[in-house]
Amino acid sequence: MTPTPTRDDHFSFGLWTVGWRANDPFGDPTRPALDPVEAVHRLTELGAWGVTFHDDDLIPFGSSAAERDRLVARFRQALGDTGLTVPMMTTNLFTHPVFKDGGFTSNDRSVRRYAVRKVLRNLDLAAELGAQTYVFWGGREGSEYDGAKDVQAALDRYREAIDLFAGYVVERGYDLRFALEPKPNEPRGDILLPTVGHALAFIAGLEHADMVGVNPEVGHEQMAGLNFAAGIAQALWAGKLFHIDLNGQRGIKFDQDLVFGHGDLLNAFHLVDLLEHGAPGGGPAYTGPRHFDYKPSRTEDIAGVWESAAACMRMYLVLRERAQAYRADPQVQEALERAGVPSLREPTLAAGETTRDLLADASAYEDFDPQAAGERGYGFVRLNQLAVDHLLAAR
Ligand code: GLT
Ligand code: MN
Ligand code: MN
Repeated sequence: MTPTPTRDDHFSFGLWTVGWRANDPFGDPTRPALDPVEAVHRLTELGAWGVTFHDDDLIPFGSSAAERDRLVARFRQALGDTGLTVPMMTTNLFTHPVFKDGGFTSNDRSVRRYAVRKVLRNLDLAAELGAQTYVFWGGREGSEYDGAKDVQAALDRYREAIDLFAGYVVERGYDLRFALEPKPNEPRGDILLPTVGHALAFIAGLEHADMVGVNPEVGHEQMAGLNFAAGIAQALWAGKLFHIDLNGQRGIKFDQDLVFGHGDLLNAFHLVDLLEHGAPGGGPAYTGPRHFDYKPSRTEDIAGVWESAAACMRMYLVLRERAQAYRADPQVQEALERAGVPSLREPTLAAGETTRDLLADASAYEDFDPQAAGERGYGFVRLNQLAVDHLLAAR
């Protein structure tokens, strides 16, 4: 079985992923720089559909206006030649020392104004390239020291910035939505909006909340010890899964950005099952880009970069195929029934039933036998073993 990615799979990659030169806090780069134009061609050959980038991935920080135009033009040429799309764009507000205390939430107001200007110019480029999603990953928005950041004021400034950008997009008539990407820590000791839940709560207080959703990354939630598939389910439930960053992470440690599925494989299986079959009725719960935000390991040469990019797509396709087999298995359906999973969709009160009716229903309380109900076996372990069997292609 060799699944081949096609454009219909909507796989996309950040330029910063395959283009990562593998410098880390302890070591120098192990790979040469990659020309974005070459990345576009190679990703197309591998079967990708989209490419995403930070301004600085394409246009080195500090480039002149003429250089910027030249670099954008040759990138557009590559897009035209290959048919690759740009579904998402974002801003680098973390590499240059000016952002060492953050962009929108820096304690230095002049830095905040500069950060906002850097984004505004990119929103124009994103719209020009036809992107539908603009991501905000606030890696430097945070602190190492509790006394060094007024978190309530920082959240005010964060909101001020996102409200301003949303107003700008509305005013310009751009067809762009925003996706906030949570991360608990790294590079800052503690980052603002550390998890999907924090981000969803923040979004609810925004002026244009309808335009703003989340871009959760597998490894980022797992760095906080959280269940990624469960977090995605809540984002879907809130109607806020605007984008997704797929990769792999092995437990609570530094951000590994492994190939998708090369971390918590069972959770990755349930994630793909959720995305592909999680809508009420069993259809896809998410139809947006399947975006890989991974880093080819430092040990890989350039051939290994392309192998790992292909591995991300292969993992998704294999898991999708496994999830389809799982859903189609009559024994799984039976186990789901026995576990009561489908019955959770049934409202606890009947249509039209009131609290008064419930109080009058002796079968719900006075005549109910909690002892007997407490003896029920749910069969969750059998269900899970069926999932593992399908994941291992042992069924
Ligand atoms: C950075 C980060 C990613 C974000 C990117 C978007 S940049 O590489 O580690 O998780 O998605 O800014
Ligand atoms: Mn990451
Ligand atoms: Mn990411």
